Amino acid sequence: MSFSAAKLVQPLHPNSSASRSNDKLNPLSFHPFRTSSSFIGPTHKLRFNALGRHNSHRRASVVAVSDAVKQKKPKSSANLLITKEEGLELYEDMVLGRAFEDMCAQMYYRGKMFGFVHLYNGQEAVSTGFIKLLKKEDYVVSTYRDHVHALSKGVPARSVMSELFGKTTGCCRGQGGSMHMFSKEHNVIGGFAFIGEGIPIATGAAFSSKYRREVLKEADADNVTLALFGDGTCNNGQFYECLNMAALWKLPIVFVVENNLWAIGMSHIRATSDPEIWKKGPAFGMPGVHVDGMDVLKVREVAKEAIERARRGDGPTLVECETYRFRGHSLADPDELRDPAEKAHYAGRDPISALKQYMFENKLASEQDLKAIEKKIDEVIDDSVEFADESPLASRSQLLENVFADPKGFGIGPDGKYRCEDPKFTEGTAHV
Ligand SMILES: Cc1ncc(C[n+]2csc(CCOP(=O)(O)OP(=O)(O)O)c2C)c(N)n1
Ligand SMILES: [Mg+2]
Repeated sequence: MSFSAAKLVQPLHPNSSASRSNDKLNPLSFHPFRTSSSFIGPTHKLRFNALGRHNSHRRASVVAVSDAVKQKKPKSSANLLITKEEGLELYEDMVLGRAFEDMCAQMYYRGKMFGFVHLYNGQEAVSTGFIKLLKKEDYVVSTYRDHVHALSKGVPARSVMSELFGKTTGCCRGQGGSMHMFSKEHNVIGGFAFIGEGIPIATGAAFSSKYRREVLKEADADNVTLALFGDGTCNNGQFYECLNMAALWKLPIVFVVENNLWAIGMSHIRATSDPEIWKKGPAFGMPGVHVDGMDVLKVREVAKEAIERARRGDGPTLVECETYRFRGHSLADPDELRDPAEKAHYAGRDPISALKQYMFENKLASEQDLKAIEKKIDEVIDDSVEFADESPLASRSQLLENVFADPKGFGIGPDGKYRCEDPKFTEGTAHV
């Protein structure tokens, strides 16, 4: 596949005359995507121009991912992008993500979960396209929209569901909840409620891999870190600071922007000076790539290049995946702000249906193959709910664990003793 596939969608620049004309009669006119025309322009030219102007000594270090992808040999004479096994794995992961999130919605409305819960429906191609290419040792750093990233990285559905139920069998023993998925075993290092908070953590993880490899001479320290975050987060200072450090030190990291066009109720094109986020890569001396984030095969091709580039020591890449969330910002959001026509447009580009169609058209799977996967996933999800429901709640004393400050600082009672030493505290009958 050539990188041109990664450019099939054209973001409609909000400052362009086409954008301003905003013909409401044409259902596509206000969309930031244009599917038929070519990409915004010769991206490699933009990259080299940007660099050539400011930083010519770095020019050689900037490799257009597009050029690397062009060299790729097709999988077979039929020019397929995936084998049957790969296709089934991608399908299964996306169906797992979708079914898990749908079940979360049900459980949330039944009062099984507390706090904010942000679902990932519609964005599955990004998680699957990137994370399924990682090794176990690679790191994933997420946001509050993190359940599906954790699942793609191999955290069992039982652990994620139990975490959402606040049970001790959850991946954070019920102390993290929806926005703080973490699994040391799977190298999922958060889940963060504050936007942008994960980006420096990811940069630090990538720095540690580089340090282990180059300073401590650990030859197997070739871990790659993926930092996943949204479009709104790209207006946050931490993003720029980390792009700078990652490029400066050539860190093994891929910055994956899930541009779903909205930050809660704020449209991306109203909130940012230049909505083409990928362009910010070259400004810092790294490739910037734009890809159709509703197409798992395109995401995967771009992801392969970016991950391999990081692993071989050539440094970071910024990938902007244009995607869409099919539900409100969180389960507490009635989702009344987004235009129904916009929602319908993206519903028609469902990444799961698109992969299904590709597999059928290329005879990579039968209806039966996919039905079997869907059935298996239904069982996994039902099992995760049953498991979470039956698991024990955390005891109150667990509140004092993993607190950095001395837990005794939790409070001194009127009798001058630490409250946590009062047995009534652990029983839950103390007045605090
Ligand atoms: C530092 C900080 N400021 C503000 C918020 C409130 N907030 C929660 S989600 C969000 C929007 C983020 O949008 P985006 O990065 O596009 O991610 P998406 O929800 O679309 O996946 C904001 C501003 C926050 N969580 N953290
Ligand atoms: Mg967003």
